[in-house]
Amino acid sequence: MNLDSATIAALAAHLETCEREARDTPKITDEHPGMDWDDAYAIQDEILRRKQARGARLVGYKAGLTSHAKMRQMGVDTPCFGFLVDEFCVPEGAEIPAGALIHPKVEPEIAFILKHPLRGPGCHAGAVLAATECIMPGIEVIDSRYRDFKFDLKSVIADNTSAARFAIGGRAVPVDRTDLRTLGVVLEKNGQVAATAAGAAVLGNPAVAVAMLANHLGARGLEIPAGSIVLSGGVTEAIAVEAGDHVTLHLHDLGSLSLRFA
Ligand code: OOG
Ligand code: MG
Repeated sequence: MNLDSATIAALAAHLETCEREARDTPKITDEHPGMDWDDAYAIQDEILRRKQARGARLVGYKAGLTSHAKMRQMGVDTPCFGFLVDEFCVPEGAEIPAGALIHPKVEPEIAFILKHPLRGPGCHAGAVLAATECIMPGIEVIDSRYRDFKFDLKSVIADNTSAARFAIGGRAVPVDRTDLRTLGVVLEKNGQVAATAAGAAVLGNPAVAVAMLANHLGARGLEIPAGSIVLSGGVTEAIAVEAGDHVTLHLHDLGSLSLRFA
């Protein structure tokens, strides 16, 4: 770690205030070029601690930048991980006030709901499938707090990987009832197809992303608890949305899920 605890707390307060007030900021590595990976996750942890102190509940975790489409779009080549709290979760079909967000984008996600905890090191896709109650379609609304959505990996990790809102819905299907790799993904915006892919776009199999998350947490002495929602990462590039837009995700035999922006 290169940053002291006061700096970590100040950066967490700054980023979380930007989130809550829908204000953007230059990326934090501009002022703190020596920041390392542990510093970045420590800032993210401190944002979670601030939210929990106000009564937020941890409901799961997310992997991000797990598809080439996302890595290419954001100019990075490594996945990253963040947390999900209840205040990010919106119901299927919800209308999201765009004014509460800076420059939202939506991305199709394959959500895993766990029935058993997962703990690395050594977690693998098979262990993920055995621990999964069901998978469901998910839409994540990301909203980087960084100006023009421009960041490096350390800055985006500190910013809880742009997490802002998410919904899960459609049909919950046991993992052995579907093929995660050939699961077809169609994202529509305002009734037009905006992006298409298949589950294999996420690291060959989205269960691999969940295993990576468990190994990442395991290295830090944490696990993914039973009952968690895990977003395995945007399957396609993220699509910008604004007030008046509506989006629908169709996930092959897992049904559809919609959100509106007002
Ligand atoms: C980082 C968040 C990435 C995903 O699914 O790839 C993410 C970003 O692109 O702003 O959630
Ligand atoms: Mg995502």
